Amino acid sequence: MPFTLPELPYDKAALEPYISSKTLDFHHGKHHKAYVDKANDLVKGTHLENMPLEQAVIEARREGVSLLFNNIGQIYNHNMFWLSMTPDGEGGASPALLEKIAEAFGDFDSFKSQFISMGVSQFGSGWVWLVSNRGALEIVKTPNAETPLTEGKTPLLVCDVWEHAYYLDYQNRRADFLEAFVEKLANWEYAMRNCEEADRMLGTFGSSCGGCMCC
Ligand code: MN3
Repeated sequence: MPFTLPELPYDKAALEPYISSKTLDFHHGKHHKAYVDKANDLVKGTHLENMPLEQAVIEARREGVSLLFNNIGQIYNHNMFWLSMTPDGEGGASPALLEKIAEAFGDFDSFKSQFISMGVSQFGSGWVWLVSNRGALEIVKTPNAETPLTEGKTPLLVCDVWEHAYYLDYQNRRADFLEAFVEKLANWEYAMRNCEEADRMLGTFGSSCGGCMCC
């Protein structure tokens, strides 16, 4: 099968009490798995069949918003979401990342409130992202299965704001879920690695390309 469901990078109970094992059980084992199964079904016999995931996301989106794009996009988004969290998130961001965050948003508290309000203001289902836009950090939101990857921006960290991500644990309190994500769960080391990789690509390809594979 071209697309696979990755194992969670931690135990299902590891993010408690902020995300329950029951939520992860459904979210990873049912929702994410369903996107993988559906995408594998739809991609059969198409020219996307053997493409690496990121390239397939970009190519499927270039061809329009289709059922295939929605399912491939959701695989990519969820893969990244699991990696964007860690049971050790309370340690906070490293001084190097904090410096970049301060440069872009003023300070960490401003970043936090902007990230939360961006996630809260996403109408309906979607995602809130910390991205590198040609070296500059930005917070962006996307609806449904959309990803900043298709706009040449490099995702550093993402939070799923579909109701299935938080409803069992937070019901309608999306802001509380987002606050727990930023304060307790976010994997800042992962964000920093992605940031360094984005800077490296920028250094290699220059400011006309963020290394997004779309050109
Ligand atoms: Mn989800």
